[in-house]
Amino acid sequence: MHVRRWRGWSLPESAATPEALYLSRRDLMATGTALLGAATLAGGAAHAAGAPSADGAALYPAQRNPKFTLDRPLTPEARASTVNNYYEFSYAKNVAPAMGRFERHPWRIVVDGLVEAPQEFDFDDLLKKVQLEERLYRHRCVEAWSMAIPWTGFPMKTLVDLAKPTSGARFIKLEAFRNPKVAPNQKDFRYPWPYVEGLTLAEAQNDLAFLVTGAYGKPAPNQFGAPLRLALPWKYGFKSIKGIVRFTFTDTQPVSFWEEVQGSEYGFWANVNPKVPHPRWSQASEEDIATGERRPTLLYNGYGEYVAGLYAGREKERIWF
Ligand SMILES: Nc1nc2c(c(=O)[nH]1)N[C@H]1C(S)=C(S)[C@@H](COP(=O)(O)O)O[C@H]1N2
Ligand SMILES: [Mo]
Repeated sequence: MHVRRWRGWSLPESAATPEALYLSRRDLMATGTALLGAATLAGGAAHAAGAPSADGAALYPAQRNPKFTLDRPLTPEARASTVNNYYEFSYAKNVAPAMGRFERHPWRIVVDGLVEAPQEFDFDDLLKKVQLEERLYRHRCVEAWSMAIPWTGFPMKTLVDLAKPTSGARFIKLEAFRNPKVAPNQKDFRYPWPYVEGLTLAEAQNDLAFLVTGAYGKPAPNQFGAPLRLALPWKYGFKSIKGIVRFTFTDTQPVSFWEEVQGSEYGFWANVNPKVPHPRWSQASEEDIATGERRPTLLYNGYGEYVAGLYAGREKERIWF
């Protein structure tokens, strides 16, 4: 059982309000889901005939994992879904309007490299192999803003287990989709598309590494990186790659998108540390994107209990950006 050690972190009364609102909405949604369940049966037939699937809508809302608690209010959905980073579509924050041509069905996911056998899944079939749960996570962008999101998804460890890596595998390279017909900025040759990220096998197997399929109790809207994105809440947000189509197990440290674009400012590790500034700005504090409040940034974004052991003895190395 989880022993709650962060006593000082209990929610102040005012901070509890948005979550309370969300919870009551969630109860309403549970009722809605019973109805949706029936709709999905009909949708299943439609799917066989070629219509888009319901993105596993009947699986939502998933049971919340109580282990992951917050020290701040949840970001209201209306704010979190209109202030996004998704460079394939927009260099500004209002991404959703630029996603009109994005198509999430069908969505194929390749698992290859140093694995017993390469595999390819349709997203809907992958959903059948995993157990969805909800987790409340903080999210800290390297641009020094933050939010708190109720993600739904499954532990990345489940994917690693499905992949059956061979003994030589030490890293996983994650690749986002590439389709300039739907993602206008992928015609911008200043950037090395597709978006790529990477992590060590140990990081991928850490309790916190979470593959996200949903948010706010339902399948994630496109701008959150649907149908599949990553959440690594102890690292800067750019590590949490959206629109994933490929996991390649490798013995070589992958070069990530931002590392290739600007290696002096963005590296492979990107663990949150308030004491290590970005070359152009401080990381000591962050702005809550919903309230505008500033709060001190926490080492490992407050998740040291889970991840500090991964980096023990390496604190003097370049693991902070
Ligand atoms: N494919 C892709 N993934 C991406 C990005 C991107 O531009 N493209 N931006 C990253 C950055 S910088 C952040 S802060 C988060 C933003 O996630 P959010 O919009 O859900 O808050 O997504 C990350 N994942
Ligand atoms: Mo970010």
